[in-house]
Amino acid sequence: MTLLLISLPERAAVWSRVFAEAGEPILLDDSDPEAVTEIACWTPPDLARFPNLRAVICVGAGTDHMPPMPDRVVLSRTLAPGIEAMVRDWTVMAVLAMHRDLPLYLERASRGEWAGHGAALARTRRVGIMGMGRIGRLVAQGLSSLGFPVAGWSRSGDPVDGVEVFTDLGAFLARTDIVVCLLPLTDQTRGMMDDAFFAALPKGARLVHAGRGAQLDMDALRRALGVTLDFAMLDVTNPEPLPPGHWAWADPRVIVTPHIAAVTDAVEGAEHALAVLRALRNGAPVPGAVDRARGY
Ligand code: NDP
Ligand code: OXD
Repeated sequence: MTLLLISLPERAAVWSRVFAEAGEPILLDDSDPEAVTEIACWTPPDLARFPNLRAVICVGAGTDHMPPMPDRVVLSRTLAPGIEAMVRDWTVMAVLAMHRDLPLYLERASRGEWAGHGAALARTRRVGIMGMGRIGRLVAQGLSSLGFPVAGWSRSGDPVDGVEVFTDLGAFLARTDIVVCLLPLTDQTRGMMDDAFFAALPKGARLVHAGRGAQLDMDALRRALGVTLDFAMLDVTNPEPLPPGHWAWADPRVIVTPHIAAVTDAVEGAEHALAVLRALRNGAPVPGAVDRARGY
């Protein structure tokens, strides 16, 4: 049983150390495909080359870019406290930026204009989180502790302590002043933030997006700005990378960061892979296993 890691040299050095400490072999090149039983990567190689493959470990949290897996191969997404905490931190920063009108003040600052206006209390700004999974729940805790009234929206509506969880998207959007997207990209969520979506928000709403770019219709976003939507902060865009000259770079109502909400810590990534290897060895459930039917 040998894992092949496809990664940058500096990250490979960390994985090699963590695997050596655990007494596990690791391959850093694919010159012996028959020896490979697991692959850890962001961008996968041609999986057909590896006849003994039984698991692919995505080194990030989202796996929508992965090809369909052969029946015998389990796909695992990396579960790492650092990923979740980093996305929580980025999202809290973005919600605060939207709440306190940061795009407006950045624009005024770029002109050297010293002009303020009133500020709303956090308790009057209703935040709605789409996706109440591992990250959404952590974000809900962080924002609730700052005094925002927080609700969630999920497929199952599974209860979350202290948070009203909707399954009816229309009702959820109608009560949401800052909408946060933390959804996986699936057939159901692709393109879901469209004209109808933005029209269902109260006037003056704001968008925070750290899910996946393809969930957002950027043209619909542009049409909604100044109509129902005041501002947006995006860590993921459609397309991604956002090309130079794209309207969203130049629109002062939009703040873009280049998909940096989370960067997997190399030690945590290696530790997740070791947990997958242990589970496979013991016939236990594989941590982070992606459900083929749900797509996440
Ligand atoms: P989880 O799988 O733990 O949670 C996913 C949540 O989305 C669940 O609550 C799920 O509902 C909900 N959901 C899925 N499909 C639908 C749907 N069709 N309608 C309503 N709700 C739905 O994922 P994580 O919280 O760990 O991560 C979420 C996503 O965040 C990742 O897939 C990735 O796209 C993104 N991400 C972005 C990063 C960045 O750097 N920008 C970094 C890390 C992650 P239910 O509870 O019913 O299953
Ligand atoms: C992601 C990640 O899934 O960075 O976006 O983990």
